[in-house]
Amino acid sequence: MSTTEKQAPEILLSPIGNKRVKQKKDQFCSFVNEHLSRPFYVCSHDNPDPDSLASAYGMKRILNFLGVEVVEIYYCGEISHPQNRAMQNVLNIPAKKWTPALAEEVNRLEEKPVFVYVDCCQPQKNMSIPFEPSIAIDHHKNTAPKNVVFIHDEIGSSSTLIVDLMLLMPPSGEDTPSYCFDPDAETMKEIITALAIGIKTDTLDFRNETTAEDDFKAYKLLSRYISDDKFQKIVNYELPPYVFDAEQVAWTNRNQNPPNLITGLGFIDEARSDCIPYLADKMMRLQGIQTVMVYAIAGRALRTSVRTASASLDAQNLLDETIGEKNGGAKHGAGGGTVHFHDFDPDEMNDEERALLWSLTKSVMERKFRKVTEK
Ligand SMILES: [Mn+2]
Repeated sequence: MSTTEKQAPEILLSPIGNKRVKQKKDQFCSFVNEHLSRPFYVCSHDNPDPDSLASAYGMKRILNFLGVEVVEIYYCGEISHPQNRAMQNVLNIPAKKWTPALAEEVNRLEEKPVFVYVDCCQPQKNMSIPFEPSIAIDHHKNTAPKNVVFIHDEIGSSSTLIVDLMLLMPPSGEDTPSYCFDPDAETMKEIITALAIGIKTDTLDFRNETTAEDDFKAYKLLSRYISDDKFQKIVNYELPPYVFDAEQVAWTNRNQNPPNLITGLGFIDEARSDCIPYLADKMMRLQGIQTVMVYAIAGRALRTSVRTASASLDAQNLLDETIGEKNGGAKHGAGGGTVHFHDFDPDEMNDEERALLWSLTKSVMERKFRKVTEK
């Protein structure tokens, strides 16, 4: 072997081996090659999580590698969880918020963008960007509309599918080939770190029942090349001070009857709702506690998170019985829900009315919680 020849380490050339990705790879590549001159808009589902952000970032790399020049990443809703915000900032993920003005712009464009959905595949379903995808990559139990290049396997994360797709991309350049999965390429350390966090969080640290062998394999490969420093900054993300304020309120207002605990945070800013699930996790760590419900009136809605490690309680049932069926979702002992007040705005009430609304909410929530947990 001549020294000028750039050899990719063998590991870089071994794909994860997911059959679905392998099946769809050629169709994906030829679709992209046929539309190289068009802009590609990679879209996350609403309120992106680490798996969707990482998948979008990885998809951007793949498309750029294949020769697409304009690749944008869009999402609707908010990147509100402090860990997700930390991830976007620390890794410089170029995701932008979709606006209605963009929809008008797209309609005026002569060269229409290609829409690529990541971590979701159905228009409308948890996806507010009003354009149908041509490509979708997803691991949820879902089906894409016909004519979509659909890369799909019900495994632990979309990030795993993206890693495999990257590894399957043919090298470009003849004398000195370059590889899509090249840890030394620009922004690849960030993309690799994002994908590792995506797999780690979506599989709940590999404990989720959908976790597959491929998720382990992809994570193992990524872990050799992540930025340790950035990875730690995201895993041990900074908490804003209001979380600590809310924690004090949660502790003061707790109503505990071990192993059950319920607590209300009163009125909080909608943008700070992320402290509800955070505190539900925290309260679960209290000695002797197995079931927790944390709730607050956040903007124009009652929001709640539940956690349970009890063998006799079902988190979904707890939500159904307290805030009503269809207002919440839970799996693996964790979940949350929202009851919208719509035009009924607590911010327009006077202090006395707000006090009444809160005491009514508290009384109803505590009574219903007891009814389910103390059966
Ligand atoms: Mn996902």
